This record gives sequence, structure tokens and C-alpha cells, in this order.
Amino acid sequence: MPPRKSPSKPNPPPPSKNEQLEPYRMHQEDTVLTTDQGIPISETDNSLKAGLRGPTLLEDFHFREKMMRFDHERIPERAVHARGAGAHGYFQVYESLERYTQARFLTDPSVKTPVFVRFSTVGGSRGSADTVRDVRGFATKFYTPEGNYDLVGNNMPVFFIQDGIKFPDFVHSVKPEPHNEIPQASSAHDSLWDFVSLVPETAHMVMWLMSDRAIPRSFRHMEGFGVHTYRLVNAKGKATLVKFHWKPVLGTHSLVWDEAQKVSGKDPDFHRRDLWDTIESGNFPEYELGLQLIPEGDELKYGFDLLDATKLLPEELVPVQKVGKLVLDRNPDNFFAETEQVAFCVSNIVPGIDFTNDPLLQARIFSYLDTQLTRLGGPNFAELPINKPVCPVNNHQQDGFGRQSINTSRANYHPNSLGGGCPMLANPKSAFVHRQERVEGHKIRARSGSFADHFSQATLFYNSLSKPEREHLVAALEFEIGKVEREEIRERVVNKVLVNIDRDLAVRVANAVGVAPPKLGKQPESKPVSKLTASPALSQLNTPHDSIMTRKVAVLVADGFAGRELSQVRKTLEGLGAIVEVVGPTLGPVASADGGEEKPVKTYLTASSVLYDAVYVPGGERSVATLKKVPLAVDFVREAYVHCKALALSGAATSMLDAAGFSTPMAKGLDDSLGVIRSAKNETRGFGQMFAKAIAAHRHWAREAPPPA
Ligand code: HDD
Repeated sequence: MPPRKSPSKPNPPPPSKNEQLEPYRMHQEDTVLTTDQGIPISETDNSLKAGLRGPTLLEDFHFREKMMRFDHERIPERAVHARGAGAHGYFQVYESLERYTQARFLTDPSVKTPVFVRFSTVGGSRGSADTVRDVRGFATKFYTPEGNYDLVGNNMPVFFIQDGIKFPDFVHSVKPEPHNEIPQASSAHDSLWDFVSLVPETAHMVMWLMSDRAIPRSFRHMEGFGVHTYRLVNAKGKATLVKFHWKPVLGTHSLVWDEAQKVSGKDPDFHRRDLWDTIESGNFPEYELGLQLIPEGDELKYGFDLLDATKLLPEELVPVQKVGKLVLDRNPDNFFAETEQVAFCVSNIVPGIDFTNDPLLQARIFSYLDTQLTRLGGPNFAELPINKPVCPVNNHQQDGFGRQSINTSRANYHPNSLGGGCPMLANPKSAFVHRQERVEGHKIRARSGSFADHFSQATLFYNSLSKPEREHLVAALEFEIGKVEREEIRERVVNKVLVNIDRDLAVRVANAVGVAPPKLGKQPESKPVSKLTASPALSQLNTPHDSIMTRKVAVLVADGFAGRELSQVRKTLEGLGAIVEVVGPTLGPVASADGGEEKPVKTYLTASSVLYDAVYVPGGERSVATLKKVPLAVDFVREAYVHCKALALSGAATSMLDAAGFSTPMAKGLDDSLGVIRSAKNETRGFGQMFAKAIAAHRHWAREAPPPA
């Protein structure tokens, strides 16, 4: 059979990812229990024994198979990003980006490209808590008609190191220490700060790690970044440099550190549960894809190197253009099969997008493919349903552990005539063709001089934060470095790193961690970044604060609460998209003062203010008198106050603030000072609306101000 010519037409439209997954789903309703070989089983509670009280027989194939399968259920967890949660959804571009790229998922606004997204923490094991201080992974697999494209990003726009060869060193330093595997999911220990103090290129990312970005309110309230500079390539071969952003529609919001630590104990699955619950309730998380587009050749125009992953490109210099929407609308059917087995590879790229020479990116192109071999037990992981592209896959790859496809051709090589030359080479116009780039240089193991400035952007970030954000960052440094046992490491962090970012910052941390402050006159090494001394886009103060969609509000009640008032406030809040949960003394019905009743969904014991965005105590003399006698209920109000959350207290409940230890004078009528909405009468007009406004503000940082000396 003579070899055939390459087809001129691209592949036909693929099935949806959901359709593709269907044949793999095991629907077990009305089925009978069988072994893996399909043999029906009528007894699975007793092993086969020689006599009722005798030994188990080797012949018991059902027992051995069941045990063998159980014994081998675990696979190695990811070396980093082990703890995560995933969801299905789609991506749709607003308008064709064909001017910049030929990638089909970015040029056809009528197409909803299926995606699977996995969010993660980095340092903790699979079973660690969600709200630890850490970077969050934001990895997206686009199942495009031209193959899978993986955008494997984080919720911070920069990285700790510049060259991938340092990744094992960095990860070893941040993970639990090797001798005792302590601490779990925490960077507050000697080895990480030892590394930081010796490797100044970590300075910028460490500032992000110490900021509120490292304790997001939820996966739905954080940004995502591709971090590296990539390249878009259009059909004519013209390239444009690009930085990818995900902007959450609900804004970027964080927890506070004390709260985050408490949530780790109260609900270690806080973020995972939030993602699951909001999707189940139809409140689909949404993000917009943003692009910063930079002409090729401008890599060095901004005073730093766009190939250096420890640098961000301030939005004030190159604005982020929003080009499409990501919607997460379906939870996985099975955590292991989908979220655990999904294999993101930075090397998964489609025609129209290309890499750059960023040395961190170059290392990642190797590492992800490599790591899956151990994690997923061999080279056939792309055949797992969650990883399988929706377009046809044809090549001469074969064999290996767990091979699924049954190749039917005798020709398993290229070129061949036995198989008619199939699979044929694709037309270069629709194929991935590495963009030609002239590269010249000495073989050299060294760092480019354009990567040398490690502090200017760290300072830019610090200066861009609002006052409360800056205070949180200082407190985080005091906490983390305060946990470092060796004084010389604490001293080096202050005098080799922090002082080069901001002198006052270094002095404050030095005082808090008991080391000598920097010498007088020692000034930071940093300079303005392309004339910018601050980038307002980096502050979470400038994120949307206009919605209470999916915000969780706890309502504390006991017998005798003001029922009509609760109904009115609930109507207002739910009308604006909030989730209102009644918390009572037990799960049994609670009687209102006006003859109604409420069935709480949580109790003071099973809930906690740290699991909510806001707390409301309706009026009602009897109810409030009971609540004041329950320390857990008083704690609810106290903690919500300390964590700067919106509080609504009406009628008798206004005295809850005193009970919680915060006596503040109250205005007549409606008082909304410091985000605490109080009304001397049971709910008055505007109370619910005012409360909603206070919730939308996210937090009321003025409450954090230290008391006057
Ligand atoms: Fe990585 C996983 C993100 C640098 C090597 N990385 C991993 C995941 C995310 C990132 C989100 C989890 C994917 C999932 O959910 O399965 N990594 C990043 C970002 C980086 C980065 C944004 C810097 C810009 N990573 C990086 C470097 C290397 C790796 C420099 C090695 C040279 N990363 C890995 C890995 C992992 C991984 C060891 C562990 C599990 C996996 O890949 O599949 O290969």
C-alpha cells in the first residue's frame, strides 16, 4: 500500500469531555457484586475457612483479590502540590484572538472548550489542611480540538527561584525537615529560612508568601498566574510575548492568619468543601482569562528580564486584557480517578502557543512528564480517562504498564508502507511546529546578568500593599522567623534579605525575633521598577468589594429569638446571593418569640465563626440571655469581631458585643461603625442592606488598629 498524502483538513470536531468520560463511569444501580473477573459473589463478609473456627484457605480467590486490591490502593502522592481539589468546567473566549494566536480554543468564540482545573497547596501532604500559609496551585487542562493544553500556574505571579536546577533544593528546604518530618505544611522552620537567607532571588516570592495571598478565603477568591512569559504565535508565524492571568469574578480575598490556623483544625477541608458545595449549589466559580501582550523584542524593555520568573510585569506598565471566561460547573464523580490521576504537564502545548527560554520554564517542560512515570506507574498515563485528549491520538508509541489501546496495524514505525504510511504526517499549517528562533552562545553554566536584581520588585510589592496588608505581612514574618530556632539564620534573614527590601521592615522583624537590627545607614538595594514605586493592582484593597454572592452568614439563635426579623434579614441576604445558616443550641427546632420556629443546620459545638464570613444575632430578650450564658456562642461574636468580619446585632443582641468584651458606644438608630451593624430596636428598615454592604467589604480592618497608648 503506497504511503498516503497528509490530509489538508483538520480533525473533525471532538466529543465533549463529559461524553468521552461516560463509557468509563461505573453506574452500579441494580447490579450484582462480582470479582474483577465478573464472577458473581454472594458472600463477602467471611473468608473461606477450614471449619468455622479454622484457618483461612489460600484457595479463597475472592478474599485474595479483595485484599490485593486494597493493599495497592495508594499511589505516590505528588512530590509537591500533593493536596488538591479539582473540578470540570469550560473556557470560552470572548472574541477571536487570531491576530495573536492560531490556537483554536482562543480563536472561536462559539466554542466552549472543556477544562479540568486542579487547585492545590504546595508543601503539605495529601491529608494536610487547606488553609495553611502556602502558595496555591491553579492548574488548568484545556481539552482542545488540537490536543491538550495545560496551563500550570499558581496564585502568585512570581516564583522562588530563577533556574529549575534549584527546584529540588528549594523544595527540600520548604518541605518537612528530613530527620523528623516536622513541620507539616508549614514554611515556618529553619531549613526554609536558611535557604531564603542564602538565596536572595527568593526575596520577592517570599514577600508574596508572607502576604495575605498565601491564605486565600477560597479557591474562588484567588487570582491565577501562568508566571512565565510565554509566546502566542498566529497563523502567519508572528509571535507576541504573553503573560497569562486568571481574575476571579468575585474578587481576590483572604483570611486572617489567626482564623486560617483555627480553620485548619475546625475544618481541614475548608477550601475543598467550599469548591464542592458551591458547584453543587449551582454557584459556579468563574474566572476571566487575562493577557498581558508584549511585542517580541521587548524582553528587556522594562528594566528587568521577562525571562526571569522572579519578576512580574506591573499591570500599570502593560494592562491585563480580559479575553475569555472559565466556568467550573461540575464536580468530579470520583476523586481518585479524576483529581488524583490528572497529570498536568507543562509540555502539553498546542499550535499557536509556544515556550520561551525562561530557564525555570525549560526545566518544568522536562519535570512534569518525568514525575508522572513514578506517580502514575508507567508511560501510559495519557490514556487515563481524565488525561485523554478529546481529539484522536495516533502514533507508534506502544506497550508499557497498563496499556489500554489496542493498535491494530502491523506498521508500528515511521515511515512505513505496510500501513499505507499511517498515521500520516500532519500538514505543518495545523501541526505544532516549534517556532524558529536564532540561538547562539557559548555552552555555559551561569546566570544572565539581567537576572541580577533580586530586591526591587520585592520592595515594589511591599510598597503597593495597603496599610493593613503590610501589617499582616510584617506579622507573618515575625511569626515565621520567630519559629526559626537558629539565631544566625534569623539574623541573616534580617540583615541579608529584609534590609534590602525595606529598612523599617527589617528593624521591626529584628526586634520581634531577638536579633540585632541592621546597621544605621544600611539602605535597601532596590530601585524603582521602570519608574514605578508602587503598583496599585497588587493590593487586594483594589479588588472588587461589591458582592455578597456565596458569602456565608451564621445566625445565632436560642429559644425566644426575633423570628420575623430573622426572616426579613435572611430574605435580603439570600436575595443578594449569600448563604444563611442558622446555628442553634442543638439541631432540634428553636422557637421564636413570635410563634414560629427554626431548625438549625449547625450547633455552637459543630460550627465556629471562623467558618463564616459574617455573623448575625437577631434580637429577642430570652434568646440573647441564653446565648450570653453559652461561652461558645459568645466566642462566635468575639472571634468574628477580632477577625474583622461584618457583624449584625439588633435589639437585645446589641449587648452581645459587651459580653464578648468589646464595649463600644453606640449611636441612636442604626449604627454601622467598624462594620458592626447595630440597631437598638429589632430590625429597622435598611438594617439588612447595611449588613450586606458590610459583608461585601469583606473585612473591616480599622478594628485591627492597636488601642491608643
Ligand atoms: Fe511545579 C506540580 C505549579 C515550578 C515541578 N507545579 C505543580 C502543580 C502546580 C505547579 C500547580 C500541581 C499540578 C497538579 O495539580 O497536578 N510549578 C508550578 C509553578 C511553577 C512551578 C506555577 C513556577 C512558575 N515545578 C516548578 C519547577 C519544577 C516543578 C521549577 C521542576 C523543575 N511541579 C513540579 C513537579 C510536579 C509539580 C514535581 C509535582 C506533581 C506534578 O508535577 O505533577 O513535576
